[in-house]
Amino acid sequence: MRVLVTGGVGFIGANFVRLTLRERPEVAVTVVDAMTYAANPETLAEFGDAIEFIKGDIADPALMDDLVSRTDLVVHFAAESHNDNSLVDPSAFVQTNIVGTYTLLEAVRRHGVRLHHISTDEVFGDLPLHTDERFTEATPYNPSSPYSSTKAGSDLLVRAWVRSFGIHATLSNCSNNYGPYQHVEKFIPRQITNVLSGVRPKLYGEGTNVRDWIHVDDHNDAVWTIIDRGTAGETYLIGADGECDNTTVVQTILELLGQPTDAFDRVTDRPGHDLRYAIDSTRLRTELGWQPRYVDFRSGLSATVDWYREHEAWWRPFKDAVESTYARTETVIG
Ligand code: NAD
Ligand code: TDX
Repeated sequence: MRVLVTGGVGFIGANFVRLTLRERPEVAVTVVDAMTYAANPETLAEFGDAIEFIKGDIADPALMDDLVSRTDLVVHFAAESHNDNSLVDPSAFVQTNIVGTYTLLEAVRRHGVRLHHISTDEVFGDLPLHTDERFTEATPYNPSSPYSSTKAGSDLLVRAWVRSFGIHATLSNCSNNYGPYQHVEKFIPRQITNVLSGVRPKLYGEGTNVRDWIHVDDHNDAVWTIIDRGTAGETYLIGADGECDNTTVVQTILELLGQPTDAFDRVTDRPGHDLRYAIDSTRLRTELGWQPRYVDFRSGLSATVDWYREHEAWWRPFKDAVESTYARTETVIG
């Protein structure tokens, strides 16, 4: 069996490739990745010829046609993934997330190949703080940002191709991932690498926003569960009951790195900042029998802090560019 992993050099895609090579030796892996700013060539370098690597754009119809024609399964991670970037310039988000997904769908339709589409809980918008409300498969779409609206658009294209053309596709919407190989623009790696660089962590606004954290290996294990046992045409929500507010995340990182827990800055809030995400993953757990392995967020975070401490050569070349981009829009407010 050959699997085509789009965006396989990115954070979640690369962890998916690692998990697959580790646990599914019978699966041959092809990675297609445009190698945008978000892809670090070192991430999969150690695997050499153990994977087929193609540098290319998912919005390239001839390339997608060729790659899809010679695979059994497509797992589609490729996307522009960072909300803050989408607020500065949404164009690449529309191009990759919508036009790219459309291009891939047309290739999948032509060749009758199975697709698993990776998406986010942000398509549902946000939830109020301090309630028990959680997203389910029945929650209506209500995205807030250019990023989440283009992901919502890509989900709707997949669903329409299932209904109108009968393609064999499944979808998943997952909550916030953390773990190794995440780009330093994202919240957790940004704060860990700030502290490791002697810089104070930067918390948006009041820091009361809540995210539902899941370890990237749990996300990818759930993706394989859906590929193995999911029903064609269906959507599954993936979450590990890891709700935590941003201030607590920053304080835990500071504590794990031996710093005072008030040694952070509050900076200008993100425009349209979603308040809270929370996933009800009952369907995935009861129908498909999936369970997360990383149920203690603090110990998963501690292992992630250790990973960044031990892999400075991987993240350091990206750090200055990210921080100078943030410096253009961010002002310390407290
Ligand atoms: P990432 O930004 O780390 O990686 C994205 C990868 O896609 C990069 O390697 C990039 O080079 C590649 N890419 C971008 N445009 C491309 C194009 N046009 N053609 C081919 N490759 C292209 O993102 P991530 O955090 O690994 O997210 C992967 C997927 O998971 C995305 O679809 C995202 O929406 C979804 N997701 C992410 C999270 C999260 O917490 N990070 C949560 C839920 C869902
Ligand atoms: O420096 C920061 N300070 C801060 O307070 C950054 C970068 C973020 N934040 C806040 C904003 C959010 O409330 O931390 C929270 C997490 O921010 P991000 O890491 O940017 O993630 P988020 O916007 O929640 O989206 C992530 O999860 C869902 C991924 O980037 C998406 O790809 C995924 O779909």
